[in-house]
Amino acid sequence: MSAFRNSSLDPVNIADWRWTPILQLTIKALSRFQLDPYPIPTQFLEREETSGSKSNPFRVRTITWACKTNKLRQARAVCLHAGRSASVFNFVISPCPNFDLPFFGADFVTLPSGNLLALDFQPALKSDKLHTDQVWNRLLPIHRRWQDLVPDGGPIPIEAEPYFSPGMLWTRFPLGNKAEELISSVILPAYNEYLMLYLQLVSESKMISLSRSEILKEGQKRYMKYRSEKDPARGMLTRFYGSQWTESYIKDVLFDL
Ligand code: DBV
Repeated sequence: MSAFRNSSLDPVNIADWRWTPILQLTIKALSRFQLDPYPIPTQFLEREETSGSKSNPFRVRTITWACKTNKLRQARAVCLHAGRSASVFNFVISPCPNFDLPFFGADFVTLPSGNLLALDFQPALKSDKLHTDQVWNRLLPIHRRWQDLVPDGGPIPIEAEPYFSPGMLWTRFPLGNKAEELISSVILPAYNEYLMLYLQLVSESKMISLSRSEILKEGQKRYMKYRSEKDPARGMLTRFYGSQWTESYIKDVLFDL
């Protein structure tokens, strides 16, 4: 059992989870900045329930790790582990709107039906070249190198189009030995490279004017509204934890702008 966590920055005891190395790498990388806790009510920092059937019960644990910095409004990771039923790492960095930065988004999902992985710098203003050009110029060469090494993830919902960049690393592949090989030889290093570039952009970013930050904030709000309305995890979280907890978690914690 883990020690009780009462701050979003408290260590997480998930030594044997599939995506633990990714969370550890993320926290270590972010630690180049001065991290402050991001206020999250305790009922969302950690949740554990029994699910499954009487003859085949399993534990479902979800933990939330989060921080903020002077340039990042919120960086939060959800790690969910449900034995062989599901293992999820979902991580979003939401920059402060007075810096012209995209979102960092990762959705790494292992289900009995296979692995689904999305990694992207998601624009708040997709048709604004000032917002996208300098980012995409640096992201696309990285994307090209890794995307060729994994299967394409297939079509994404058309209404999601405004929120993706052309640098989205997007793949699906079945469980098995080949999957483990892809995750360690492609997904982990690709994630590391995306994260390093993102943190580099954060370091370089300069404050923008109030009027421009207001435009950016509107774009960020549209993105958050979209993600909270269309969260693909809603069904799964509701099954495990009930709708009241799930709705509040999605709207007030995960996509809270
Ligand atoms: N997705 C979330 C959160 C999750 C989560 C907060 C807490 O945004 C998990 C968990 N994503 C999750 C699960 C599934 C997906 C699917 C459990 C599988 C749902 C299922 O098959 O039942 C990227 N994630 C998806 C899909 C896309 C993304 C395109 C497929 C959706 C579909 O088939 O309808 N999520 C989406 C995205 C980002 C992201 C673009 C940003 C990089 O986080």
